[in-house]
Amino acid sequence: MSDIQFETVGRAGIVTLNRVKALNALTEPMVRELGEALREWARDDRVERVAIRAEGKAFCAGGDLRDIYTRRSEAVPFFGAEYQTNYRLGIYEKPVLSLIDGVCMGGGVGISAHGSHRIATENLVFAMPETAIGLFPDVGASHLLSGMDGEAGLYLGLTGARLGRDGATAVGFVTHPTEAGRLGDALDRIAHARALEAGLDELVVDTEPRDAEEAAFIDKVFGADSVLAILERLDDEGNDFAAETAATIRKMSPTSLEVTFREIRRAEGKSLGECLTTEFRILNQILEGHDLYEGIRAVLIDKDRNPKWSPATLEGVDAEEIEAHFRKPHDGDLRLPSGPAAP
Ligand code: QUE
Repeated sequence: MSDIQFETVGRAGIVTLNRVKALNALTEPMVRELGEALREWARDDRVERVAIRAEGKAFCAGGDLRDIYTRRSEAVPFFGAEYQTNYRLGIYEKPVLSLIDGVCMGGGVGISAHGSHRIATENLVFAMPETAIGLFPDVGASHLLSGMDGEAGLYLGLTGARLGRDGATAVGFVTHPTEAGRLGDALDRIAHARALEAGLDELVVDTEPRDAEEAAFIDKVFGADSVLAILERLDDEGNDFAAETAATIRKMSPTSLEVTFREIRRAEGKSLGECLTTEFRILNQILEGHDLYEGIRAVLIDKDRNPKWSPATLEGVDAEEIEAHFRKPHDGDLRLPSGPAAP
């Protein structure tokens, strides 16, 4: 069976991720085929809406980074194709609804966040964990994270913290929190209901709001004007949450942390296209560096979970080298489709 399947049912185009053994991690053919299907369905009047769902326990764990490790020269085209598909989802003129019943990280966020609806169950695990592998929150995540209330997005991007359904609803990622037992009904309504919004609203369940004390603490600490200043504030606080958060940040790639801090701060008020363009610039530079390959090795290949970052500390990171990540690549900027049905 193909890693990604497309069918039309009733009023809907339905996409099914089907690379179950790899937690539906996205390959280059998968993101290209998804972009192509969106292009065709944009012009097809029978398709009123698009649903993205997944086989297996995960929605999508990210991009297929093992492949990047072994075929480095293919990395720029892979990420470029992925970002183009992320953008096409963002400018789509028909509702795009993701049904998320498990892990949704990295590339999974990129194929769901820019659509119109995220319907997610109690099994959701949301995260942008890229700083753990020497990458940075990409696939348009700088647009999503910079738009969250207060400093929630910077916190999520630097630490890779995981959120469940209720937390991900509170920060605005999930639009329709529901239960796994209602997903079949949701898909049925997407395919057949004339009144989509009313049909989906009936499936929504109550969720717990964010812990107000924790949210205020995150805003206070992550409002600092550098990663080192955030760590200083965490060390000064001395509560368990502060200590755990500081310990987590200290395990991440120092280069990724510095890049992510600037990326998310500079994304505020920018369009999705501008954010993806900046992310593609950063990506080109990251692929020329050391930490991404070391991070993939430590987390996904050897699984020793002990990456040797270079530079090894935030103090050792050169500000000019970080700034170089924001410059236009030698081979040019990301080319974005001009409309939902454009090539
Ligand atoms: C951080 C990440 C990713 C990760 C683990 C991290 C990531 C990613 C994967 C992943 C998971 C399962 C697979 C696969 C890749 O793991 O982005 O090929 O089968 O895609 O700590 O950013």
